[in-house]
Amino acid sequence: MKTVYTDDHRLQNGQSELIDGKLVPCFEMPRRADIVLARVTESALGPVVAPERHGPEPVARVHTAPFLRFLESAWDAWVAEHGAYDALPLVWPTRGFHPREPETIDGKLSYFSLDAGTPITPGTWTAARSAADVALTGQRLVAAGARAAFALCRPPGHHANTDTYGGYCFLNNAAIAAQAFLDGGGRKVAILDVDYHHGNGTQAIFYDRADVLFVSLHGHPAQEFPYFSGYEEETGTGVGEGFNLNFPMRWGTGFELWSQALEQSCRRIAEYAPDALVVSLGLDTFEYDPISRFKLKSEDYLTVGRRLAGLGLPTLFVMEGGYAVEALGENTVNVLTGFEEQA
Ligand code: Q9C
Ligand code: ZN
Repeated sequence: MKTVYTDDHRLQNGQSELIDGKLVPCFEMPRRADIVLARVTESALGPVVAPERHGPEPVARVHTAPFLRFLESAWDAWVAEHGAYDALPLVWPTRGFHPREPETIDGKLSYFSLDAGTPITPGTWTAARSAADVALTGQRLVAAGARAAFALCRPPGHHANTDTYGGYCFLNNAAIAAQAFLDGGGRKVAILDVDYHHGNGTQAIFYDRADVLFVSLHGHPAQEFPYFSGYEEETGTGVGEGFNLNFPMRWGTGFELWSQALEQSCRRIAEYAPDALVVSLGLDTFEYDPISRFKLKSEDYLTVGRRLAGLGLPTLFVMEGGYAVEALGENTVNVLTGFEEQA
């Protein structure tokens, strides 16, 4: 399969994030994508291609105009107010507040974000738009008949909702690609999210729709970020009822339990019979991931790829999380080669 990649991801190069009460160097760093690209290049996976520019329309199918205006202008507004260092929010509209978009940049950061782990930097907007183009280029390859494609997106996307960013995500690359499948004539798309964290943004974007089935395997929200999304009882709403499926799992989960949830996920996806599958491919389920608590091993990812291939669906892999950087290339490519070797 082809890998879609651009160096533009390096423009998202945050200094620090607030995690566990400390300001520490960002886990979501350029080296992540560099290492995945290096491993793809060494492997027999296939060629690396540059993204095409798709313009603002497919992004605006998922995100609101005020949110996109904010993301595009946030860095300049922040620099004018504070100076040229990374922008982080510190206050959120919680219970009892009146959530109207403020006029000042600090207020806007608070209004449009969900955490203090996601710095806005000089290159954030360009990097995020390029990541969406990477996903859309992969989508085009699959829509044009490729069995699969790998969109090596960075920054990741699955925590971004129509009008919120956070969890290292700005634009929801997987959701933008799924919507593009539908806008290109697809009738039904399934999204399988195997990142360690619940894909709250993707779930919310499609929660009231039956033309996108969202299935997620993730750390239990009673224990894990993003805490307020990802319970089993979140099954969709309105015509979307029954088209959202969550498998929350507790800290310490290993491949035995995780792969049972994967099997159930695959059965539901097969029953749905979509025109295409989008895989939100996070590798932070790995046993040595520094911010996560599942116990998957490198060789398990080959098995994951083989099981996904068994669905026999046109498949777009979209890179999400994974922070055990030195192993990230091997783990990612294991999923993709496992998929490829299963004819
Ligand atoms: N104590 C992705 O994997 N911080 N985002 C977690 C844990 C946010 C992860 C704090 C983690 C976001 C795409
Ligand atoms: Zn994650």
